[in-house]
Amino acid sequence: NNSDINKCPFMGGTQKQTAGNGTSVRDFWPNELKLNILRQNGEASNPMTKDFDYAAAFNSIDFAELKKDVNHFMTDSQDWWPADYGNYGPFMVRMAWHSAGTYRVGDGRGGARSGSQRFAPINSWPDNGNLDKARLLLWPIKKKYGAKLSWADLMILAGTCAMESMGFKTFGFAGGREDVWEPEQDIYWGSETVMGENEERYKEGELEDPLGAVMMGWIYVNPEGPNGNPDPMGSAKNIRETFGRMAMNDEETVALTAGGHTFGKAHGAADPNKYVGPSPHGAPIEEMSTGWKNAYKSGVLDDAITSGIEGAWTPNPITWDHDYFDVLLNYDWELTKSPAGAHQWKPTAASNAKKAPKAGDANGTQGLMMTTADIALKVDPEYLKISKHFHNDHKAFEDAFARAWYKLTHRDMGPISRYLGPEVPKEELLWQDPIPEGTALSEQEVSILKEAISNSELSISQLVTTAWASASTFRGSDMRGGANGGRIRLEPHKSWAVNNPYELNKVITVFEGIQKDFNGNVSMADLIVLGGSVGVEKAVKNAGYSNSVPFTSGRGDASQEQTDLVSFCYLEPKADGFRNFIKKDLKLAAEELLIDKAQLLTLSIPEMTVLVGGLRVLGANYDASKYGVFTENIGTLSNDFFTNILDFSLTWKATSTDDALFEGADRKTGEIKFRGTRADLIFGSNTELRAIAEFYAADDAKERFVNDFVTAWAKVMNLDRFDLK
Ligand code: HEB
Repeated sequence: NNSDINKCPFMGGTQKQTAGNGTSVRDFWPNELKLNILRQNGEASNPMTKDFDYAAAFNSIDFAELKKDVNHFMTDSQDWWPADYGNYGPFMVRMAWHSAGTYRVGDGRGGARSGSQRFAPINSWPDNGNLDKARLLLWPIKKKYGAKLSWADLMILAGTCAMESMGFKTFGFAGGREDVWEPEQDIYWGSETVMGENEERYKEGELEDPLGAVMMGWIYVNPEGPNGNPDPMGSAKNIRETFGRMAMNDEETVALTAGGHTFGKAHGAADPNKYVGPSPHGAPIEEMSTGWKNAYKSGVLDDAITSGIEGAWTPNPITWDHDYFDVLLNYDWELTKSPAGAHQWKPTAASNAKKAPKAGDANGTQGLMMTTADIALKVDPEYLKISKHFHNDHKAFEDAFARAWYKLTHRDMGPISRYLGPEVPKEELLWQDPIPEGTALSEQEVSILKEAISNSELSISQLVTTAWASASTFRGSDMRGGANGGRIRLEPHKSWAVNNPYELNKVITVFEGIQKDFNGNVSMADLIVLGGSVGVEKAVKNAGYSNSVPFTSGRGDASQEQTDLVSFCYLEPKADGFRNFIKKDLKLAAEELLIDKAQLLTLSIPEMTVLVGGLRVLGANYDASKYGVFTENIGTLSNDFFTNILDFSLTWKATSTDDALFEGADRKTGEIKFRGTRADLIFGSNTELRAIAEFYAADDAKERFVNDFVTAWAKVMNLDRFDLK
């Protein structure tokens, strides 16, 4: 009885008086800055010790044995979740595709690299229905290999082996994906509060940036058609848009979908509203992180309910063959409904179509089906052309599918040098952003070059801005960008507004002169970073210290041909708070974009803070403006930015109607002393950033400030030096 329980304040089962509960700051102030994205996956969540080397661990696996295990697994059907047609292959392919398919090229986030399908929200997205079982089935293999084999690698390996075991020759496989141990909070999946809705993302008529799916909780499109309407042309439009956001062209899109749907079946035995329980994240504790409990008959095989669509695409769903296009193009299709009530398509009676076996009964038969998204590949004129071509040319289809699958599943791993294992293809592909190997410079060569840079006409601000522009394209999300390759001197980088093309060109010309004097024995990529060192070291000296900036040579220069224009356009910063740049008419707040960029640069809150404070006094604003340059001594690495932002003899007010620009005036005289942006004032306004600003503004922190700036600077310069880690 309640009154007994209430005597002891912590005993109430429905009460929330435990740590972490109660109304949060975010509940009261939903717009507070999301600094949490800069402190994810720290040591407090990760059981690995700091010196754990995943590459070494993975390389110690007997890969042939691992593949044997995975191949054996495919047909080792388990009673608790038996394999359709006695083969888990298709299920594994779908799991791997959904793991990789969250990637979007816009910000490089999502994708297979982190194994985040294990965590909410992704593990509980409606589109990932029953993939909890796919991963659980793999647990014995994961258990056997432990830390040597990440879930992220295992999922892609399982999908790839699955295809091989069903007779398809894949392009290759690489390991090297390290698991996260908590959900990634930095990924913007949309603003809808209900799964399956898309009202927020289509507010402006176009799919919101950088989203890669048409609705919340889906990987790409609604299989039944836009908003559940069985409209194949509308579906084609959605498919082109969403696959395009994964940097897939029409040909890759058709190959992937047709290749994928050569395998397996869809599951919609009965009405999900009647029989299917909550998703894993909302399921009762005794379901042990599984969900979608299905009360319809046996709940498995031919009684399974996943998407609600029912049936197989081809007559032999566990064999690689060329039937998909036969079925799609040779039959006529009419609209029907699955037993679960979903829109889908069946061959007309006149088509006299073949049948597929039943999932749980090889002697049974079941009619073939297509989803609205499959019919799109026949109805859209461009897709139809490609479908016909692949239908007639099996070799072209197989090559396109193999390459597109490889790209899909490896797209977010960075350069080929990060790929592990014996099955990495030799061929290097344009989407891997190839960079020729560089040469290491001797200590003496480095000092000669530094001398030459130092004696050139280049200012501290020019040196620092150019090195920053070069290195800060790096995205930890998909390991693209960075100083290596020297792509800052190529299109599209050299034309980006944030890089101030006219000024940049002047700097590059000077560097090219130095390179020439050095008989070309240094890469532009190295020179630009070394230039940054020279600039920072001068500024350090001006502040009365003598730190040198760590520098490791060996960067190579990519050519324009090695630079995929379209895919590099996505690396253009919409904003770079470190250079006080924000694109005109952008409706997002500068401080939020600063945090977003800092997260892509894998910076901590103190690192971001010290870099902003330092860059401002070095005069690194993209347009040489004075916003945030709170110092009289530009080019001296002082903590003036912090002392002035905290100086209460100044009072700030907005000077633009959109609250983007501000001026700080002397309280007494009213004289304007400084101007700043939101990316400046946030260090005084946000209490956590203010705490760090106070740390660096204090009288005892001048040297700490210089040391920490130099360390953070060197970190950014080397973010893409995977060879050094
Ligand atoms: Fe897929 C399945 C949709 C793409 C692969 N798919 C499936 C399903 C659906 C779909 C609805 C069913 C599920 C269940 O179970 O129920 N997809 C879709 C769409 C798209 C796709 C809409 C876009 C267009 N796929 C795709 C791709 C791939 C795939 C790309 C790969 C490559 N799928 C797949 C598979 C399957 C599916 C393999 C089967 C699974 C099983 O059998 O389990």
